Amino acid sequence: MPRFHRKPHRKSILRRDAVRIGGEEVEERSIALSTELKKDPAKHREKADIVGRIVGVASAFWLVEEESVYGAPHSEPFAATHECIVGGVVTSDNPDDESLLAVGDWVELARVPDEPGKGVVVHVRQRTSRLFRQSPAERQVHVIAANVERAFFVHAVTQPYFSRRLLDRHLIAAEVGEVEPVIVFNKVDLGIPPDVEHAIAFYRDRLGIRTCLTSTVTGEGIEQVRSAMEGVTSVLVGASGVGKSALVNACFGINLQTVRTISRKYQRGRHTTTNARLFHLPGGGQLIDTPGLREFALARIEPEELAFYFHDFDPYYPDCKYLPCTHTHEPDCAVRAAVDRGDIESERYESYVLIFESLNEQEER
Ligand SMILES: Nc1nc2c(ncn2[C@@H]2O[C@H](COP(=O)(O)OP(=O)(O)OP(=O)(O)O)[C@@H](O)[C@H]2O)c(=O)[nH]1
Ligand SMILES: [Mg+2]
Ligand SMILES: [Zn+2]
Repeated sequence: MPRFHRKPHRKSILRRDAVRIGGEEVEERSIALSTELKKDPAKHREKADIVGRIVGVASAFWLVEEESVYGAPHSEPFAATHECIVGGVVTSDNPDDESLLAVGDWVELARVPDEPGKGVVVHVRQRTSRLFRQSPAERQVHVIAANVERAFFVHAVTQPYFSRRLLDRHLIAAEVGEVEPVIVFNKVDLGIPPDVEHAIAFYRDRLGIRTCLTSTVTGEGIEQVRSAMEGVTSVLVGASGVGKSALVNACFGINLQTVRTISRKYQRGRHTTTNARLFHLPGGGQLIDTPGLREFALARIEPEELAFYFHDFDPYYPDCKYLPCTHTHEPDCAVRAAVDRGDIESERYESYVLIFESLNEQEER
């Protein structure tokens, strides 16, 4: 599905002992890397005695479900977890400019002697896919969810107003992170404004993206969403108020408010948490629920390659006079000619220019 191959991941990067919770820095300690570890990273991994998946975060702990627990049939959305800290040295198979740990990661951990249910993360396994954004606070790539097959981008057709710009960013992030996108247009019971109707047809018919029209009030489209989530790990993304929690409740009868309460119980002191949480679906599969993200800055895309993610531009850019062409100011630009003729939607082109500018600004910083 993704057309461009990302840079290969470097192996076993030694990480400092930065305790980062969902991209937010909680505590940082410097560590002395033992010379022994530098010589032999495999030896370090021998300290681990459990493999598990990160399912959530609570205060300074990462919650990890042991592999056997994770893989067993689930009658409840949540299973027993180990409360893990990141201490000493952690090795990772992932690039060192992205979050060390994210919900959905497979990790190797060591039990803490005499403290049942406690663990220390020793190693983070290579992510097969990830949904990420540029962290607003730092120069780091914030991994929202790791090892997910599908991302459900929930947008309300109205209330709050539908933002094409945000959806365009979502779709690009999915492609860069090698995650299949599904767009959920929720709240259709409120009536679909004509411009949103038009946009739905564009994404579904022209771009060929899987699209669900839903209402948690009338039940329309709920079955479609439920079946698209079954059997895979998905992540649920959307701005606050679009109806993510209502959707999960309508699909699976799971009330996510209880999850928030569970997470809040652990919140102490100044530590803030991102409450992303993985839970098991009754029909098989996992869903990672994320808090409402209004900002979605893209990461790891050069401004010059942005146009390649706008697939409605595909038929045109080979005919641009200058290569590479940014399709912004160059003469004899086939993309801009297509916009003028109406063959490319002006909304999409505006979206392209705005994202192009923001990527340039990010580069300058
Ligand atoms: N009319 C209508 N209202 C809906 C629908 N789905 C959700 N809502 C309402 O929209 C509001 C927000 O829903 P939530 O499920 O809390 O939204 P959310 O995306 O989880 O928001 P955050 O948790 O803040 O990220 C609530 O008042 C819901 O009752 C729908 O299909 N139709
Ligand atoms: Mg919610
Ligand atoms: Zn051009």
